[in-house]
Order: sequence, then C-alpha cells, then structure tokens
Amino acid sequence: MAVIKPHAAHWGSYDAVVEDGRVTGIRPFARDPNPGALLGAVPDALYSRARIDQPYIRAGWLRGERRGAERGDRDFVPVSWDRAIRFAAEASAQVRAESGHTSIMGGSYGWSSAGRFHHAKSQLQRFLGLGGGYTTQVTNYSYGAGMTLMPHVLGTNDVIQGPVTDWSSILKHTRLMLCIGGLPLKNALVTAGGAGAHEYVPWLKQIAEAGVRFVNISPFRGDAPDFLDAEWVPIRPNTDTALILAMIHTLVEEGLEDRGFLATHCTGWDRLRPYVMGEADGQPKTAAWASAITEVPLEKIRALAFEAARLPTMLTATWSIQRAEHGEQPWWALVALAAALGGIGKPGQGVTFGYGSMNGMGTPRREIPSVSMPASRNAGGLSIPVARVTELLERPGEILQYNGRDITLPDIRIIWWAGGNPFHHHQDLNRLLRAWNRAETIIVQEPWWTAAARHADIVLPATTTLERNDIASSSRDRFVRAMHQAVAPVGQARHDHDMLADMAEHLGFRDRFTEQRDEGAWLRHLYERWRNACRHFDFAPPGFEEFWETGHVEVPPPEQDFVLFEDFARDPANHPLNTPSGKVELFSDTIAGFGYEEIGGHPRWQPPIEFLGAELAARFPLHLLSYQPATRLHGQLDTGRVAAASKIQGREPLLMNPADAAARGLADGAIIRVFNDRGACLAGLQVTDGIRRGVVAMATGAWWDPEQRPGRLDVHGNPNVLTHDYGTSRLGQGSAAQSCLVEIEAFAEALPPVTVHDAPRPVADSPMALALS
Ligand SMILES: Nc1nc2c(c(=O)[nH]1)N[C@H]1C(S)=C(S)[C@@H](COP(=O)(O)OP(=O)(O)OC[C@H]3O[C@@H](n4cnc5c(=O)[nH]c(N)nc54)[C@H](O)[C@@H]3O)O[C@H]1N2
Ligand SMILES: Nc1nc2c(c(=O)[nH]1)N[C@H]1C(S)=C(S)[C@@H](COP(=O)(O)OP(=O)(O)OC[C@H]3O[C@@H](n4cnc5c(=O)[nH]c(N)nc54)[C@H](O)[C@@H]3O)O[C@H]1N2
Ligand SMILES: [Mo]
Repeated sequence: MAVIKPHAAHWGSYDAVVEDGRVTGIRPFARDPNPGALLGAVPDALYSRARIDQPYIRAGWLRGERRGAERGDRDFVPVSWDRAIRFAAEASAQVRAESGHTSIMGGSYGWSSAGRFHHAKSQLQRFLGLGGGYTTQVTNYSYGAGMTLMPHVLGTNDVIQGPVTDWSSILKHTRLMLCIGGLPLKNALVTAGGAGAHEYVPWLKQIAEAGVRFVNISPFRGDAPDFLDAEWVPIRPNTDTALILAMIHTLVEEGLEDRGFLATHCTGWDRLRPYVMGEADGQPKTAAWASAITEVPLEKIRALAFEAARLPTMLTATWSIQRAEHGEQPWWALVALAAALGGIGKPGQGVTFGYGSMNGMGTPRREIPSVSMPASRNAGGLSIPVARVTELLERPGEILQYNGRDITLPDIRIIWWAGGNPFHHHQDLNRLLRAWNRAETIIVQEPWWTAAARHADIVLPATTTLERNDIASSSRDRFVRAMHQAVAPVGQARHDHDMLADMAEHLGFRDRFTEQRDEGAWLRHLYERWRNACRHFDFAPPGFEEFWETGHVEVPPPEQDFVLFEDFARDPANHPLNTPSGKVELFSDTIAGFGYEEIGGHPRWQPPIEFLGAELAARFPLHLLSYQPATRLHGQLDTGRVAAASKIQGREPLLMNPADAAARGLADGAIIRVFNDRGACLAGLQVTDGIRRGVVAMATGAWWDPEQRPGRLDVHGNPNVLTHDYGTSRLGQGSAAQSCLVEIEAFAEALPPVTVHDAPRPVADSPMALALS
C-alpha cells in the first residue's frame, strides 16, 4: 500500500509516494499554484548510482601523503564509521593544538537542503564553533559585491534580500519595468529554504495582462518569458553601467532629472553629475558614447530614458549583473538612475535587485520570521569574503583587502565541507584544485560523489532529506512545511547531525552539541521557538502536533501592499536611511576613503579585463555567460532525468548565435570544445538567434569531469573551468564569474565518456582496506 509523506525542497514542496519502503512517485504540494518540473528528478537523485554507500578514506592520506598530494585520484579505501569519525576528530584536535583554530577552514559555503534542522552547513558550523572556532566565509556567491555595496549606498540590503516592493504594488502602480538581465522563468523554480508556492508566474502574468510594458535588457532573449511580450534590447555583457550612465546623461541634458528628490533625499549628486556630464573627466557619458560600448543604438538609449521619465517605472537588475568584474558599478549606477527619476519609495517605482533571480522576490508576504537554527558562535575564528577561497589557500600569512579591512590570511591545514560544492560554485577550477591540494586533510560530508567528495581525503556519506524528519521554511515563502522521513537511510548514510555528534563525543563536547536533544526534540524545539517569535508579529501558528499532522502552516498574505523606502520617501528627516548621511549616497566618502583605485566614491564606467570590447577579445572573441540552470539547482539533481534530457550526447548545452556558429563551421548538435587560457571543456552546441552575436551561454551545474591527463579537459561541461577568479573589486570581493572570454572549435577526437555520475571504484581488496574495515 502506498503511503504519502509530506516533504519539501528548495525546488518545491511535494508529497512523496512510498511503496514497500521505496519512493516511487512525487506529487506537487496541493497548494502550489505553479509547481516546477525539477520535482521529477527527485527519485532519480535519491537512488542515484552516485550515492556514497559508506565512509571512505583516500589511500594516500592513510600512507601519510598529505600536504601537496594530488586529489581526485579515486583510490578510496572503504572504512568503518568508527574509524572515519576518529580520524576526522583526531585530525581536527591536532591542528587546533598545533596551529590554532583558524587553520580549519569550515566556511562550507553552499545551499545544503531545505530542512532547517538538518541544514548541513549550519550543523558543521555549530560543531566547529563549539570546538573553538574556525575560518569561515561571509557574503555569498549570489550577490556578494552588491551586499557589501548597498549598506554604503542605501543603508540596507533589503533592496536585494527583501522584503522589496511587492508584486501587488507593481500591478497597481507600475507602467514600465526596465529589467536588466530580464525576468528569467528558470530562476523562479527555486526558493532557498523551500518553495511552498511558486507565485512568480501567476503574478507576472497578471501584471502583463494589466498592460505593464517590459523591457528585457540582456544578451539573451530567453531572459524574458514570451507571455511578457517584452522588448528585447540585446546589450553586450558587462556594459550595463555605460547604458545606465547614458540614461542619466540624457535625463540631465533634457532637464528631466528630479532635482527635488536629488536635493532632499540624496547626497553626492554634486559629485556624480559633473562625472556624467563630462565636466570631471572630459568625457560626457552621452548616448553616443554608451552606444559604442554597449552596441545598443543611441536612439534606443535616449528613448528608454524619456520613457522612464514619463511613466511610473520600476528598475530592476538581476543578481547576475554584479557577478562580474566591477560588479558593484551597474548596481550603484542603477540606484543613481532611480534617484534621478525620483522613484525611490514610491508605489511601484524605484529600484529592486533580483525580481528575476529567485521565486519569492516580490511575493507579498507578511513580516513573520522563518523557522531557523539558533545562530552559532565562532569565537576563536576568522572570516574571509566567500569567493576568495582560492586566495585563502594560496597565500597564507598575506593580507587580503576587503571593504576597508585588512585580513591576514591563516595557514589552512584542514578543509571541511558539508552542504556545498566548491567544485561547482567556484571559478577557475584548475587553479582552485592546485590551491586545495595544499591542505593536509580534506573532509567532505556528502550524499553523492560530487567533485568535492572525489577530491577529499575523508568522505562521509550523508543522508538526503527523504531519509530524515525536518522542517522547511523560508523568509520568502508563505508556507512552513513538515518534512516527514519517507525511507530508511540509503547504504550506510548517516545524518550530518549524528556524525558530528559522535565526533563531538570524541572531542568531549557531545552534550553541548546536541543539547541532549534527539531529532524529534530538536524539531519541536525549533518549532516552538518560531511559534513564540510569531507572537510579536500578531500571528499564532498551531501547536507542533497539529502542524506535523497537517503537513504545513500557512502564513496568510498581507492585507496591504509593501513599498520599500516608503517612509523615507515621504519624510526623509524623520525616517533617514542607515547611511552616514541618512540619504541615498550617490557619492560615498566611506568608499572613497578606502583608497581602492578600482572603485571610487561614485559609480563610474570601467572597462573590465574580459568583455567584448577588451584587447583579449582578439584571441578569445566570445563572451561566455554561465547562468543558473533551468534543469537543476546548481550541481544538485544533475544525476536526474530533467538534467539528462537537456544534454546533448551527455554534454551540457551551449547556446550560440547562428552567425557565430557559421563562422566556425559548427552545426546544431555538434560536440564542441570551449577553451581559454585557464581551461577547456566539452559542450553540446545549440544554435539559436535568441542570443546576441559574440555571446555564448552555458548553465552551471554539470558535474566536473576532468580527464586525468595534462590539460585536464572537462568532458562534461562545467563552465567554471573557464571563468576567472578575480574579485569584483576590493570593496565587494564578489565572484566575477560573468566576465569571461572564450573561443570555441569543433571537437574532432573520439568522444570520451562522462563517468562522473558513477561512484569511483574503491580499492576494496588491498591489505590496507582489509586492515581498516
Ligand atoms: N560560473 C558560475 N558559477 C557560479 C554561479 C554562476 O552564476 N556562474 N553562481 C554561484 C551561485 S549564485 C551559487 S549560490 C553557488 C552555488 O553553489 P553550491 O551551493 O555549492 O551548489 P550546490 O550544488 O547546491 O551544492 C550543495 C551541495 O550540498 C549537498 N547536500 C545537499 N543536502 C545535503 C545534506 O543534507 N548534507 C550534506 N552533507 N550535503 C548535502 C548537495 O549534494 C550539493 O553537492 O554557485 C555559484 N557558482
Ligand atoms: N532553476 C534554478 N534556479 C535558480 C538557481 C538554480 O541553480 N537553478 N540558482 C539560484 C541562485 S543560488 C541564485 S543566486 C539565483 C541567481 O539569479 P541570477 O544571478 O539573476 O541568475 P543568472 O541565471 O545567473 O542570470 C540571469 C541572467 O542574466 C543575464 N546576464 C548575465 N550577464 C549579464 C550582463 O552583463 N548584462 C545583462 N544585461 N544581462 C546579463 C543572463 O542572460 C542570465 O540569464 O538564481 C536562483 N535560481
Ligand atoms: Mo546563489
């Protein structure tokens, strides 16, 4: 008989159908108006050949080959849980005693799973924090540059993280939406912490039907769904700053800027204006000037400025725009444009970052906290901006500059990851691997043999969410969802919490780690904490038993529209922003004071090293965009049927304009080699006129499958072998993955197989393995 288990994931809430102890089907959550296709891959992932069946240790590590050893050689020795836990615990104790807490890198960046208790990274960080501290990572890959910048400019990150001016306000008040990076459908498949209701498409359809005009400013037409009937402005990548500055120039030239708002709500217009008009540097930022950089026609740039001045306009840029060299600039410039239009804080107007970046952005939601683990401490620790992980490993003892601070980089001896995949998320993977190999012990907790697990020394198999009980909850979703355990752990997999509790036992702090609660007691505890917190927000969730039985709690939608910065717009004196001036900082003395030459006191155009206008484009004439995948969440679900169906002869598709394909003699469906000085990968060619000339696009997330020979060709199609690893600037130090030039040619050799979805063959019958089993 089939049993139904309520469950949840970042890509959607669902009911698991369980028969004879196996998940045999998935039904979308009945309250989800627009469930996503990724759910279909859930059973595949659960029972994938790539599940890690038991703990392993790299044979070389056991032989004492540690610092500088080559990883990824696949000589894994199966070991018992007891041994694996003892080795990991002892290695950490030794490093703490000899080199101090910061020699353990436990930043462990990554999305983990939706469940808030078994959230792998939170569990690991709690463990490492109680153990004395560790080197951690701050900010994120999503909008690391933006979230460092915006507190200087707007005094908050609400404009990125929410709550932002909601769809309901846009529906009633907006007439024009200028969307830099578009409003992609694919990105709205997911919500961090669990997508209970996918409300993005229903809202966008309603707004389009109300007659709002959309403009998709992007190299890729597919960034706007057809039903928006958006105008496509195919801009050159990484040149949005020039376009925005020229729109401001046009406004000033025509006397259309909102002088009142600039005077009463902003500081620094007196510094930005002369730059825009060319009085400061001799180069007026005219539409003609920007047209040469962006390849957007001059008349179009001017028309967009006029239209935005005439109609109630919402400006938005995706998070991707700042994931580029000088990524702070287009976002800062867009704030300046919103200020010049005077729309900040008006219903349906102003600026927001990321309407098109994730489900839940803009969804009307009452201000209610979400269920979460208590924050853990890191008393003896240190933090680096997340995307500087390779430098951390490469440059012990040296200084890293970040947002006005000098950070002395520690000597990392242990790298410990749970719930993230650096060989998915980081740039320039060949360089990362060289730096990674400098560590002495690498511990990875993973359900699957991802590249991170394959490049570890101690591999600890974790359960997936379907193998445990949990609670899903997100600050951007209206549903808190019960996640019932559906099946027994696969193989010898254990919960991250349980393996860490056993390690804490070895190290003498088990009770402090578990607080003497088991899984059930923790879930009740977290739920009750949340229930109490809700009281302050005039919301009374049911008791735990009722919640668990029902499978969810619904937070009712708000009665009123939300408009970000409404109070500030109305009364800036009594509702100042949290910036030094209390106003929008079009010039920031703080940033100018850092003295970084690559980012000054106001937004400005600076050509990146890698873009189509750069010298390097002579050798590598194609700009590669590596966007979020429509067929999975990052590397997660890559082993499932949805991702498999999209691949071309098993390789990740790459989109290319017909003219670029013809110039290289390439036909649709061909297997191609994508390369630059940093690396090379294979891809399957998809020819489309929906991408502008000179630009190619490839989603992230195909598992890295490097050949084990010089050149390390990735045979599967992970764009991060090509992307570069400089920070956006010393201010944000964010990932700059979208600034990347490549060349492409036909792949003429025999096609190597993709083997990365198979488990590596263990060295099971060696004497060492027998001794350790
Ligand atoms: N080129 C390029 N690179 C990018 C981006 C880009 O736009 N272009 N985008 C970047 C962005 S925005 C992000 S957020 C990052 C995402 O990078 P990550 O968050 O690192 O990517 P995921 O594949 O989601 O990694 C999560 C890992 O956790 C594992 N996991 C899931 N549940 C559990 C669990 O319960 N226990 C344990 N132990 N493990 C679990 C999964 O198997 C998976 O391997 O990628 C970044 N990388
Ligand atoms: N299905 C699915 N959805 C996801 C994720 C996933 O892995 N899968 N990941 C989630 C995560 S972690 C995050 S942070 C968000 C990220 O959200 P975003 O960063 O907004 O997503 P991307 O897909 O990287 O980029 C959006 C679009 O920006 C365009 N673009 C890139 N560079 C430029 C440029 O220089 N100029 C202009 N005008 N356009 C440009 C690209 O065409 C791209 O399609 O997505 C989330 N949503
Ligand atoms: Mo992200």
